[in-house]
Amino acid sequence: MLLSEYDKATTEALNRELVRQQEGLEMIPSENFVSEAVLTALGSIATNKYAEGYPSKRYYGGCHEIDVLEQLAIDRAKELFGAEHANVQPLSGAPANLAAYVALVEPGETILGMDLSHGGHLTHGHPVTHIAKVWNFVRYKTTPEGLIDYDDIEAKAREHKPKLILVGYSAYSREIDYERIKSIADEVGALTMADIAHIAGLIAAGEMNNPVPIFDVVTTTTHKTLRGPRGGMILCKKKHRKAINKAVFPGLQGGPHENVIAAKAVAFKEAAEPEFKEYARQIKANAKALESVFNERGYKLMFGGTDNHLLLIDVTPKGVTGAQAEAALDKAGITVNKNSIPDEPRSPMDPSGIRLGTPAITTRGMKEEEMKQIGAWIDEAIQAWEDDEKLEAIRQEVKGLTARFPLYPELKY
Ligand code: DSN
Repeated sequence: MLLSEYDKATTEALNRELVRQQEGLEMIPSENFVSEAVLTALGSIATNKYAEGYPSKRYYGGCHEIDVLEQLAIDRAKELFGAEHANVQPLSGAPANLAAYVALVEPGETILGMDLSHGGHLTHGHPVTHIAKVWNFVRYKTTPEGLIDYDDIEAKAREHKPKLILVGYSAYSREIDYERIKSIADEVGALTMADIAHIAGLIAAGEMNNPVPIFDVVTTTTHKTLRGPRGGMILCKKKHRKAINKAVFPGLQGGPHENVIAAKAVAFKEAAEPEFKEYARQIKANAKALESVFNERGYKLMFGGTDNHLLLIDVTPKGVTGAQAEAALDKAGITVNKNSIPDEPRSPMDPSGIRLGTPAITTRGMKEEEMKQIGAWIDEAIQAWEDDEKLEAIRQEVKGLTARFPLYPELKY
């Protein structure tokens, strides 16, 4: 029976969400719109199959075609990033990071990672996480000018002798010098790990430095700039293959989600196409265009601007908090997220900043010209954060713009 005939409540919610995605400007930098080919694989019958184990070494019968699908994803991932080994089973970024720690670091040993408010991630050892109870996390920060403080990393590495040095961030907008990190790690005998979740698509397209040939282990999600299904992946040197595979299964996970893995295979094929290279170039060009608008309009950009797909902006000098700006932009049909800024003086639920990015609106085909208009609307909505009439007027203009860049035009649940 068709979904729409069987479950009205679910169908209606899906259709309302579809309209929200179609009519709004999706500017959360970790979100994107997958292709219809990826959606098809994701919604496929591969979801029906248990396949604990790895291709040709399964604990279940009937895995022949599932092996084909998973091997396609593995081979394509290796090719895309120049990796010696790929594990495509992690359910998302957090489980991928956890598996990497389990594989490489004994409980109680030290991991050196970036402070959350300076652009790091919860799973990089924030005290609220369970992993912070298992491993000893030491945190480095950015310089007062906002760039990664390599001298601080070096000093902390010499002092704490970490087993693992971790880079790769979820709110940091600048390039990373992986060679420098590797030489610090070599000096103190540490392993190296990069979490490239945000920038994997830019790296795959050759638009940002690639840590995969240099580092021991690289983790990522597959659904951000890489534009695949919601999921995770670990790339590593051959010497870590066994430890990584064992940590993912049976260490932490059970049956892999093979429909998601099939969709990863499709997304990796797409990311190897010349069109994807152009897409990644445009993501960066669009972020730069927004950077200019916000500079012209007197905003305080963290890290001095952007080299990638995202911008972190302190909105408090404009007389609003991050939460107020996020809520106002929501009313204007522009989705961003409130975000802490380096050494955040406010609370995480109502921080000083907003984080926004260009991957999803670039997928819709928008370019620098549209960025100028969007940057202006963001500024106007922030200035008018208490004026619902003005915010509604912007929302109508946003609707007009998004109608010119159709999203899933044939889709209806
Ligand atoms: N939740 C992701 C983000 O928005 O950056 C990171 O896990």
